[in-house]
Amino acid sequence: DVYSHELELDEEQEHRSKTSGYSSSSRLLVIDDDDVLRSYLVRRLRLEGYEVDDTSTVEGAQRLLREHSYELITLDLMMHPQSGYALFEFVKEDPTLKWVPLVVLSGRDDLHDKIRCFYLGADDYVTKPFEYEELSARIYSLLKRTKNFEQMAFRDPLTGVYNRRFFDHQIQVELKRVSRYPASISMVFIDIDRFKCINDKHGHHVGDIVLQGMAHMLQKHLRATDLLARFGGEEFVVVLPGTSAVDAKKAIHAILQQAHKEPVAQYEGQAYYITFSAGVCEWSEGMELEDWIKRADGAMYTAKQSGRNQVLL
Ligand code: GH3
Ligand code: MG
Ligand code: MG
Ligand code: MG
Repeated sequence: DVYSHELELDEEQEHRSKTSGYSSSSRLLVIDDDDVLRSYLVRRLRLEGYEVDDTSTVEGAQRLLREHSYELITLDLMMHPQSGYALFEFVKEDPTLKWVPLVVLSGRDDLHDKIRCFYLGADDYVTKPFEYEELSARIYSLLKRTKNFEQMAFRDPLTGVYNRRFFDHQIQVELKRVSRYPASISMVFIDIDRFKCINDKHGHHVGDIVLQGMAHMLQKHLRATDLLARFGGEEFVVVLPGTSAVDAKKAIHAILQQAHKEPVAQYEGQAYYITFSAGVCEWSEGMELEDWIKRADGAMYTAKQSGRNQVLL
């Protein structure tokens, strides 16, 4: 009945404001050469809590996309001097952009355009004039699906931190950013010492709990802007933007000190302590990604070889 439908809508609204991971924190890019429509759309989206940037040209969009990251793009097809089609290639050929949801907003209800856009990689196609509420619902749905997809594809199910796949993706985004806006950025490889003993002595299940505790402890002491991922078995990688090698070493060393004082996990009345070995490497101009990883991993290996339980540059 009507009442329960309204109730559902209310619940939906409430759910949205509570889990506003999708709306309030999402940054959107609106590309349209119609100034009136663009500012209307930007205003409505901002009212919902989205962060919104906008531009009226393909060139402007390329500039913004090089400098910032967006969670969704709306793209007008008919623009001057370049049509919206010119942006598809740019977005789809960039590994850091190709999975960003793309909503085409077209003045033409043209079958050929629609088909072409979907084959080129559009995620939705909305014709003008449109009802704002419908567009907003479509955007919400796309963002939600993307978040769910990312949760499944990019998180390690055991510890909840990012996985290797996400690290491989995001490190390219970070490198792109730092190449454009020079700043210090450091990478740290962290490997639990003698972890095999924990498994052998207490069982694989306790090993799993220790890994969860380790992820939790790292996350707790790192900054929100630091990227933490489980790189493999009992090995974690941290990327610290805006942080020199010396400061990264200090930060990780402080966590190691903490691990000496505080159990990483507790299970059935028993407290488990760990130590770890870590290697730090700061990125420098022109350093290839493989080289960066190799150096951080190499420093970690040296930390292992020279006694474990330490952080080395
Ligand atoms: P080192 O100090 O040299 O790092 O010694 P280590 O024992 O920590 O290192 P090694 O690489 O020999 O052993 C790592 C162990 O981690 C072996 C593997 O069985 C275990 N492991 C990997 N993934 C998991 C996991 O998801 N859960 C559990 N419980 N153990 C895991
Ligand atoms: Mg237009
Ligand atoms: Mg180990
Ligand atoms: Mg290891």
